Amino acid sequence: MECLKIALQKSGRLYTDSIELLKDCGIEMNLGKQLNTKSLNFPMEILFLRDDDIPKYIEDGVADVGIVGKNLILEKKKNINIIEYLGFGRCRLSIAVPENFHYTRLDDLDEKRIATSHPTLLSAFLKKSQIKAHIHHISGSVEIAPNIGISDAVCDLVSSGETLFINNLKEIETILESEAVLTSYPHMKSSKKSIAEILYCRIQAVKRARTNKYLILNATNDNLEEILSCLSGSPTVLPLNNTKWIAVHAIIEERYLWNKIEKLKRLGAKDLLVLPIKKMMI
Ligand code: PRT
Ligand code: ZN
Repeated sequence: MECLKIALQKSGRLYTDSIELLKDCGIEMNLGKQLNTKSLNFPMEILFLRDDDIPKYIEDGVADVGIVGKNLILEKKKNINIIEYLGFGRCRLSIAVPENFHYTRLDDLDEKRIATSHPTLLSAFLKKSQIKAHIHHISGSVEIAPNIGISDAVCDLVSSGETLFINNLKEIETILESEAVLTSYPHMKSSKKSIAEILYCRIQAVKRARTNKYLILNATNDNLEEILSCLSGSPTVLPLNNTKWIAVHAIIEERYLWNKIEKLKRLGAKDLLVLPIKKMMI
């Protein structure tokens, strides 16, 4: 039987969320020290790799799909599809300089040495901005470079900003926003494509469930129109026995939750219940 090969990071920042995502998609697997394993209930083989190698494996069709940071796909200049943004592994690629560097504008980087693990992206940014700086390519611990005198600035991934802070660096320009993405081999044969389509549908259902909540409230008929206009989609309105009260059930996007709840309360909504959604198929 045909089997979809998926490449995941074998350890590191994307590992746990990638495994969690597959589990939420109902894909079961035994995890151990092995570098590949077959799912127990889905036609999928999971390959565990270093994240740097994933774009190339996808480009060559060694793996059919993969989960990797968008930053790496762009850095490695791979011609592969981005199917879905996954909402984890969020970070930005930023230029930072020592706290005592008097920075006012990009021109201040002219002729400076910048250490980075993302030379392609940095070089494209400098070219676009017409800055002539010297790129010093290093593969890890980039933030230490100015402290040991090998660069004047750095260009590295930042999430909380703590590493920059600890190393006395300040962020001055963001050149890319990134997160983990599902990527795919562009020339997948149709038998594999049909398995991939099932995976995409499941991932979308999980993503929707993660970003939405199920809302139940009670209200009187008086402000029903305003209450419904506050809720998107097609809320369900159910009359409550022998009263002028009704119950409203709706899906609500998590990012608007608190603002909407406060507005609904002002409109007279009572007994509000917000519940997590397990899966959301539409
Ligand atoms: O072993 P392997 O090669 O697979 O892993 P790796 O060590 O090269 O990568 P890993 O696990 O560090 O990162 C994998 C991916 O996670 C990256 O390609 C990004 O897409 C994403 N990601 C998200 C990050 C960060 N956040 C991040 N903060 N990758 C790296 N960092 C590093 C950054 O380089 C810096 O050293 O974390 C430090 C900064 O973190 P803050 O929180 O102090 O700002
Ligand atoms: Zn890596």
